[in-house]
Amino acid sequence: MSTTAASQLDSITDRIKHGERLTFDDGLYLEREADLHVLGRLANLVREKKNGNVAWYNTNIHLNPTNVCVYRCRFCAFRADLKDEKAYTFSDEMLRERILEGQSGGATEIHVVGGLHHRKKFDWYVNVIRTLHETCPEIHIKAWTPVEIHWFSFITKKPIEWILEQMIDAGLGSMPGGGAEIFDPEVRSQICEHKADSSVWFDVHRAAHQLGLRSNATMLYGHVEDVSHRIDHLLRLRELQDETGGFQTYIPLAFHPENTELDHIRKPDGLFDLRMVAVGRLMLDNFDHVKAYWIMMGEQTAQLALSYGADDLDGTVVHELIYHDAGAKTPEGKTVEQLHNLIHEAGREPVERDTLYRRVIRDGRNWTVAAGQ
Ligand code: V47
Ligand code: SF4
Repeated sequence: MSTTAASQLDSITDRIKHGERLTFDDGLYLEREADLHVLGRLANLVREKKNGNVAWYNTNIHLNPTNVCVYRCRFCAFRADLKDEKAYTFSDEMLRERILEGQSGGATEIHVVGGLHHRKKFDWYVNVIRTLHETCPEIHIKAWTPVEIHWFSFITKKPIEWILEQMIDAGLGSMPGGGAEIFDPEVRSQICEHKADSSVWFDVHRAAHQLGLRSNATMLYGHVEDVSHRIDHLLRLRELQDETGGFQTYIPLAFHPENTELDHIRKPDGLFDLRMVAVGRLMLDNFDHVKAYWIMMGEQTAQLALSYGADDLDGTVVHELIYHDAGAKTPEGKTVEQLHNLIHEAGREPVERDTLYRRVIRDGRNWTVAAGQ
């Protein structure tokens, strides 16, 4: 290592230990030059300062109400045209069955995202949330990305705030982090040309936070972007978090190329995944949590990630489709016991949370959140 590189690492280490903020250039350095294990140790310092030895998980279920989508993101293996053999759309009965399945498995959360079906009116999407909420009001509904909210605003000609208010009235509890991809416009034009741009993504999260909803943030890495796009992405997230404080967790998402238009690109390996977790943890000093989404990362890398900056594994995730359509080899769900084992093996303490990171006290399928949270 050159003297300049060593002094840059010393300076970064010093600032991390004093809780000081890292710059764009620090981010570039950490991604390009820092030894992965040194990077992991630094990220682990921050992770343990914020979350101790705890590794959070939740009991959740996924629902993608339709895969029919007007857009054609080049990284997406999930979408379908209306007439495709694999096209599907849930009926009300299927929605009820899915959330009742979650209830019987003790789920505290349902995660709902899908395609943008051009034949469905806004009322149909509101009805998805209302039907789920009325069937199992105790289950938190985390639903829709800014891409969907923007589409609803487009088809109704109503402002984003109005759309969010209708959804909250129907039972929406928070928003997931999807649709972020990479914020840089040049990259977006190559991978998801027509869908909501970065300013829309931020406007929707800002509006959601102002209405009292919490939300998550993601970054899709390992496709056509480069390191400067990734650091820029993280700094833009950090800026909105400074303004609103409404983000709960950051989730780096590795591109899975199978069955996509970008299938010539190699899937990021475990070392890349760990680097993304660690750099995210270090740059996003104002985020409480970093999630190692085991479905996407694989169980073993996710276990390691718990010592490279991550403090959350997501959840039992029954019925995942987006990653499995794109070639993920992980199971489509896990039992709580399996998640506990993964976390214990990684030397961490498993703690069940609800969507809002309140500790869950559980007795089989019955649960409540700990008092005072
Ligand atoms: O926005 C789509 C990504 C996202 C592929 O907030 C792909 O708790 C890799 O956002 N390879 C949806 N990624 C998933 C998502 C998410 C997942 C888990 C938890 C939370 C949360 C949010 O998945 C999309 C896109 O960025 N995606 N296709 C693919 N082939
Ligand atoms: Fe449609 Fe979402 Fe797939 Fe893009 S990522 S094509 S918006 S389902």
